[in-house]
Amino acid sequence: MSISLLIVGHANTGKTSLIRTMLRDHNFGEVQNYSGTTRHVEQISLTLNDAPLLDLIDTPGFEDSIGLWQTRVQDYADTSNERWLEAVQSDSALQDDFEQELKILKQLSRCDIILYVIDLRQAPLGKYLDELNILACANKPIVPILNFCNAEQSHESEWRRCLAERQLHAHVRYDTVAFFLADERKLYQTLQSLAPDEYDTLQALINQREQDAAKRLTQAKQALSHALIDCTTSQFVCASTTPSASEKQAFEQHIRQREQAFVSYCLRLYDFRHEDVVLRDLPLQEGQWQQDIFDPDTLKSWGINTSTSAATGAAIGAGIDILSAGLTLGTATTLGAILGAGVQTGRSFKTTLMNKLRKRSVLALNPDSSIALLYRGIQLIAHLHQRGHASQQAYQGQSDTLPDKQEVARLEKLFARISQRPEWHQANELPDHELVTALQQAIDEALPTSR
Ligand SMILES: Nc1nc2c(ncn2[C@@H]2O[C@H](COP(=O)(O)OP(=O)(O)OP(=O)(O)O)[C@@H](O)[C@H]2O)c(=O)[nH]1
Ligand SMILES: [Mg+2]
Repeated sequence: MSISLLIVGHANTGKTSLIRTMLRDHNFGEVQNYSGTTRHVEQISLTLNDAPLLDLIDTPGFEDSIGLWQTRVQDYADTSNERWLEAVQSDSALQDDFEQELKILKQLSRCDIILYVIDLRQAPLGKYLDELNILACANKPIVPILNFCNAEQSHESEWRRCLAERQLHAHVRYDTVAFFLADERKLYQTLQSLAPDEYDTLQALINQREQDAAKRLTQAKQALSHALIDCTTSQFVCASTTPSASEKQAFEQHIRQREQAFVSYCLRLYDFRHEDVVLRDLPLQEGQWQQDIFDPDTLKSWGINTSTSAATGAAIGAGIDILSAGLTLGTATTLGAILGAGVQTGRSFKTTLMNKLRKRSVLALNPDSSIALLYRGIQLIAHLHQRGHASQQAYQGQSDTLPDKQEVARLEKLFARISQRPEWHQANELPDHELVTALQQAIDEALPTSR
């Protein structure tokens, strides 16, 4: 059995937006920033494992509650609330003046619980209080939804006082645009107390929503690690020692496409549309990539484990001599064997030396650009994680807030080390390596924890 929720409120308070957010569906109904957008009652099921759990009923907004309530006080003074609700619906004299209101009243007897949506930017004026007076006649539980709770100008305390005077204590703070899972959980918990027969099913819904959110966050962070490794290990081999403008452009284009692939993945993951995110191009800095052959990590990956620098020099010197000779023989397998390293690392070392011998430069991303990409990715994930499906405005990226100097230095070092791993470029799986773990930790630390 599903619970039927009647979503009501003054015009333009966010009723349709609330339903879109609860459903995670930006296609439900029509949302506009003016009154009278919804003209007809529309019902939709919120399902859990394909079984309908909540029937959400969208309604047109109240337009003239003062006038309607006056008929109750003046013309039906001696009638019970129940009788008045019935009589008013068939009173032909009222059909024209209260067309929208009567559509709402018709639904009152059919629903289990009323969600009364309040725009907190508005003070609790008489017209809103008359809406509550009218709804109270149905003797159904009313849950006030304090919408626009993140708005700068808010009349929350006045509303709370007015609602308390009407014994409406169990209200829920909500913002359908900047949406927090904790607010939604509070709504479902309130429903649990009002519909105890459905307690377990509602709990299953709460759990499902939270598991889904946690899973999405993990996948988005994983995708960001992957994109950053791909970008940081990306290399573009130029035709000569000096990169041309078109070579730089081609390299930048490649990085931008990789970032866009990450954005598209996140949009699919969070079920948003392409037009919901419009990022301007990030100014990229490329540098000439050099393999740091004295970097202990690089050496280790080639299977060279030397404790002294003399021994290192000797090992590398020997390696290079043999390699120069070996280049004409030319297979990565030979190189790998000579260095005692795997085929892949042997191939990477060989490519570096080949480029050096052919006097070609290699373009790679500057660590500062990797840091900028990291923060853009984190801000995007944080935004999508808390974006309601009723949001109308495209996300354009936040103003760039960079970490403190110490963190920048730490990240520069990390990305510089990752850039020494061209063999990780476009790998299907993230390598099991301490540098990858360090990157994942940096993402975790920089991502604001979600409520
Ligand atoms: N910032 C912010 N904007 C919101 C919120 N809820 C709704 N809006 C915006 O408010 C406007 C009205 O939203 P609707 O969902 O169409 O409101 P409604 O109550 O269904 O309107 P009617 O059908 O005309 O009665 C839209 O521009 C929404 O994007 C909110 O919580 N925060
Ligand atoms: Mg509407």
